Amino acid sequence: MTELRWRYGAATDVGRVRDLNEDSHLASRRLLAVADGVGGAAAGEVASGVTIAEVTRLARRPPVEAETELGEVVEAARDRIRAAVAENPESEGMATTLTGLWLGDDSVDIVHIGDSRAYQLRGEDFVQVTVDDSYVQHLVDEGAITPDEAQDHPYKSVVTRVLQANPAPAHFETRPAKLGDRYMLCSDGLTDVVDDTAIESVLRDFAEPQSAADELVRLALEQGGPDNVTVVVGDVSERQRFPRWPWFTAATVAVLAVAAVFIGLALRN
Ligand SMILES: [Mn+2]
Repeated sequence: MTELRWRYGAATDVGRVRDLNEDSHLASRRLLAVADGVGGAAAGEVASGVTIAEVTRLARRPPVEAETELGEVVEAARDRIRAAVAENPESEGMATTLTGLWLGDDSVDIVHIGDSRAYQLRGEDFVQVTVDDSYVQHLVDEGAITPDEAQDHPYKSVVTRVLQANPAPAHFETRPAKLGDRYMLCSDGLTDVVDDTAIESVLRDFAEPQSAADELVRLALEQGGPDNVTVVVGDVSERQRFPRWPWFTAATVAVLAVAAVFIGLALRN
C-alpha cells in the first residue's frame, strides 16, 4: 500500500497593524493545522498555542478512529484553555479557531471550528472545504445576503462558534485522499483581504508549497495586513521509501575503495 504524506509549506506574519501574532499553526507529514486565537492581553496566543500543542500529539501517525481522536484533542485543548482562564481570570473569554487536516492512508479527516478555512484544489476544481462559523455565513445560509455581500459586511468578523472554555462542538468530516490534491489552510487574515480568485491563481502558479504559502502571505500584507495572517499549503504526496540495502552496499563499497587506496599507498612506500 502507498503511504501518503503531506508535502507542505507554511508562512505566518503578524501583519501591519497588530503588535502580537496570536495565530498558531502546525505543518507536518500527517497533520496540517491553523488556529487563530482571540482574547486580550496575549490570551489569544495562549488559546491557539495550547490547541496546536494538543493537535501535535497526533502529527506522527495516521488516524485510527479519526473523529474520536480529533474530538479528544479538542476536549484536551478546551481543558487547557479552562485551566489557563482559572489561573489568570483576566483572560476570561480567550478562544481560538481550529482547522486541521489529518492525512490517513486513503482519507483526509477534517476538524473545524471558527472562521479559519481550508480550501482544496483538485484538477479544474477549487473549493472551500470548510464552512465558516460566522454571523455572515449564517446570513448567507438564510439567503439574506449573497457571498459577495458577506465579503464586505460590517459584521464579517463576528464568529458564532469557537474553541473556548464553554463547550461548543467542532465539525468533523472525512474526504477521500487523492494523490496530487492540494489543500490550503488559512486564518481570516488572508481571506478578509484576498479574494478566492487571487488565492486560486497563486495555488495554481506556485508549484512549491512553501512558495505558494509565502506568496499568499505577501498578498495579504500588500493589502494592508490588518490582521495576523497564517497560511499552510499541503500537497497529498507519496512517501519516498528507499530500501536500506543499496545505501548500505554503496557505503561498504566506498569504505573498501578508500581502504584499498591506503593499502596501495602503504605497499608502495
Ligand atoms: Mn484573525
